Amino acid sequence: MAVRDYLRERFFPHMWCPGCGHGIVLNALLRAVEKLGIDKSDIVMVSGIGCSARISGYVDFHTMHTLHGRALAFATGVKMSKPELAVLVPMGDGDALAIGGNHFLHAARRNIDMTAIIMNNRIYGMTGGQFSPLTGYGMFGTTAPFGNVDHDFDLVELSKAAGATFVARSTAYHVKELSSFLGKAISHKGFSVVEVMSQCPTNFGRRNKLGTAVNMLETYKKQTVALDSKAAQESPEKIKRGIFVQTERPEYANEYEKMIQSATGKR
Ligand SMILES: Cc1ncc(C[n+]2csc(CCOP(=O)(O)OP(=O)(O)O)c2C)c(N)n1
Ligand code: SF4
Repeated sequence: MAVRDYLRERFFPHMWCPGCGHGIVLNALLRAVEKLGIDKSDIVMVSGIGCSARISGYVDFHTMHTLHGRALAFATGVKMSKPELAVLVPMGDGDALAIGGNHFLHAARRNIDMTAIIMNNRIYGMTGGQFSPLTGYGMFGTTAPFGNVDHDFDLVELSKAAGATFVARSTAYHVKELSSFLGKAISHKGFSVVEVMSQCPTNFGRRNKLGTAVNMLETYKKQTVALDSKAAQESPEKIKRGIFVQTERPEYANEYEKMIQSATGKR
């Protein structure tokens, strides 16, 4: 199967702005799926609302484009009824962590087998640039015209604390690394989180004077370091990329099925 076989070309051209990082994430994801050789009818992509969530329109898997912040709730229903399918959930930082924050914590705690791909552009892109839980102190948005007074989460630490059994971070600049992390996340049995730093030149870059999309990608190159690298030791203040957690714990849909079997067996 070639990468383009996983695309719904009839929906192109896509709706993203020139230079948006989300198309790079789509590309990296499809390459990961192609490498794993998964049949497209064995994958369900469930998304909420946002520029990131729009990815579900372009892939030729089974797809559900649902409500803002509720993708993981719908995805949980899908996984519980069809545990044999691979469930992918692309979300924005607003979708996953503001309106959908509670669903995110509990999906991670339950260790339900799905892959949460969180495109962190530090802003609500689709609705014009309101600040999100990942915007960061002092940054600007339409709802923070004098500088944001909210502090941001560290998504990796949050995912670890909530119980995710696979946690990784990469960027739209590091495409090969990103594709490899996505492949590992999809193969992992349990709740996987991949944070992707993905530029929004239109609503975050412009308002924060970060330059063009290319400048923003260069910043990802300069401001991040691979976990456990010499560069990470020399510059501990830089943002780490890598696989932070990869562990085994009983998976929710599996455990639920076992419980049903033991209960019906007893009867
Ligand atoms: C219940 C509800 N509240 C608000 C909205 C409006 N809305 C649509 S997308 C969005 C935020 C998008 O930001 P994010 O999830 O970070 O994704 P991005 O567009 O930046 O990729 C909001 C607030 C909505 N569609 N539904
Ligand atoms: S508004 Fe931002 S996130 Fe949305 S498509 Fe444009 S660049 Fe991408």
